Amino acid sequence: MNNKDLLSAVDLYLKHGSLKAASEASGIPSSTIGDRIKSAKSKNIIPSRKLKNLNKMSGKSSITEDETLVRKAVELFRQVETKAEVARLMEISTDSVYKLFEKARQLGIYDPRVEEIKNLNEQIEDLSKENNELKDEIERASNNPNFLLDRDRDLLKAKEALKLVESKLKASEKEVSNLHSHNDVLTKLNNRKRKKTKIVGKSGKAEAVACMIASDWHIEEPVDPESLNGYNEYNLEIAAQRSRNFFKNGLYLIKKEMMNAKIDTVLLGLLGDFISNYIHEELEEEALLSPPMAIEMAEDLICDGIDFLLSDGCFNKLVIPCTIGNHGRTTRKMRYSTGWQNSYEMLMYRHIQKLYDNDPRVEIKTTKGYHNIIEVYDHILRFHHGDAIKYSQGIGGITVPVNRAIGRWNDKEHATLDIFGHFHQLHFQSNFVSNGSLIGYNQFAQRLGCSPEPPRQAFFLIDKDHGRTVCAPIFVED
Ligand SMILES: [Mn+2]
Repeated sequence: MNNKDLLSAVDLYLKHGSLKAASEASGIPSSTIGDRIKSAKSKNIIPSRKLKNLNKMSGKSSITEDETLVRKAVELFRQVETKAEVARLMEISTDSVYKLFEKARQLGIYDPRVEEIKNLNEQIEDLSKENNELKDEIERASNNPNFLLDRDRDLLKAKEALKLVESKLKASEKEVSNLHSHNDVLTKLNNRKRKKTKIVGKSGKAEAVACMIASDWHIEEPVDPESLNGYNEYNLEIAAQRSRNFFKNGLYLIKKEMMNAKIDTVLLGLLGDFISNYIHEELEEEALLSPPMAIEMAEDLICDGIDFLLSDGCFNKLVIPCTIGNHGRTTRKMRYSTGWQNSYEMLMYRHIQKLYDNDPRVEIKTTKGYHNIIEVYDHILRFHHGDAIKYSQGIGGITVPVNRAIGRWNDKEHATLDIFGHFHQLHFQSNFVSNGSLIGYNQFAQRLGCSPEPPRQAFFLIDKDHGRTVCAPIFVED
């Protein structure tokens, strides 16, 4: 292809204004003309004047990109009758004016219904003109009754038509005014400057004591998975593993809280029923260890945990309130005033106390009574096993019997929080914490009518200013 052919394609296009027209006039396919123009451009052989025109033609649509022109067209159209007049005033083509209005409609600054109103106005004008003509005719033909009758009928029709048009106009005007006010609101909202208020982050750490509650381990009592639809399984090995998980996951939670609060003291509640003992025939038959052997194993697990907390925890003081459970008794029936003298668990607590006697970080607090009361900051914590709460068939869960018991105890001495086990159900309420169990769901929990819950123990913080704040389960399963 020589340069002459390429330049003649440019001429054709400039002469006819579009690829289609150029193709029709020359018989050359429009795509060929387009390609030739492109290669002429790339070869830089087009004289500069022609190139200018060429660019002007291909850039035709860019008029709509100038928003001032769009707004000017809309503004002018308010003052004149037709878009053709707008084109004349702006000295651009009518086509361009239509493009500007299309853009204005997209920008939401022009509503096509304005035109409808203009049309309606024109119609009204026409009708009034017609009306006047009719009036003239009526006057001229006032001597012909038939003619008058016909005219009356036409007049009536015209009046009705006029009425209809007027009501349409009114409705349209109303709508336009509504749209204008909506538009005003949107514009105001759009232009509003955001009011900023800077939030300043909290400075300084809170202070708290972290509490881990251990109870209801029942380590030598097996749970046969087949008897509970596979929901749970428990034996000596699983008991040991769960007890290790209790300390491991409990310390994990403590360390997490240390990010936000200064924690110097950890409170490890040992709230009883670490062993199941021979208190029923059924337990005696199934026990995996005799009571003295079971209490030895429980002691080893607890001491392993205390050692771990002391070596891996970054705190200074470990306070251990202890209470005996109903299972650890050495007597056939539960004894209340002398319970502490007849409990394998009390034996264990006292032995643990001796083992850590020389460690100033450990403070083991046993009690001869049912409650073991510990003061933390200004908060009075009342620890006990939970078996003094009469469950009475458990209608409505443990909340009602627990609150009844707490009310009774508070009459004598008020406590901020009661912490107990025995029910194998983890609950955090404003005035009490009921601990879950390590053994997990078993026949006992089933008999109490509890819904199955995973084996877990309680973790919570006693904040210096706010009392109990963070509460979390310590999960113990692998
Ligand atoms: Mn119990």
